[in-house]
Amino acid sequence: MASIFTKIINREIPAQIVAEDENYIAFLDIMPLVKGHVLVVPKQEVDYIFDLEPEVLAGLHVFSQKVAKAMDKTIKCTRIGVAVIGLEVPHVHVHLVPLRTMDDINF
Ligand code: D5M
Repeated sequence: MASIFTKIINREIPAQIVAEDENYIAFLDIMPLVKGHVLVVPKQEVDYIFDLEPEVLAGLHVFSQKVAKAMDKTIKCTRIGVAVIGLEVPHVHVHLVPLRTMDDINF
């Protein structure tokens, strides 16, 4: 069965998409840690990040960097926090979380 993120990629369910190219997509997290929390997802459906082909993993980071730089320009924050957790949705995704202080996150 397709992951929820594949359904977003295929426009079967809605999402607030902020960036997309041939291989990657970025959209707002539905349960944001802070306002502007973005998920970056490879279109290839793979559960675990370290099972990605090296070039897909490298491309994921390059695409994440582009999205983070755009977020830096548009959101008032100190830096973009980066996390890979992946315990809930079995489709690789990078969390980009705009942060101002440590108080912004409550893991
Ligand atoms: O957490 C998965 C993350 O994915 C969590 O922050 C919620 C988010 N999520 C789940 N479903 C959606 C939809 N439909 N749109 C946007 N964001 C979503 P992790 O523990 O990293 O697997």
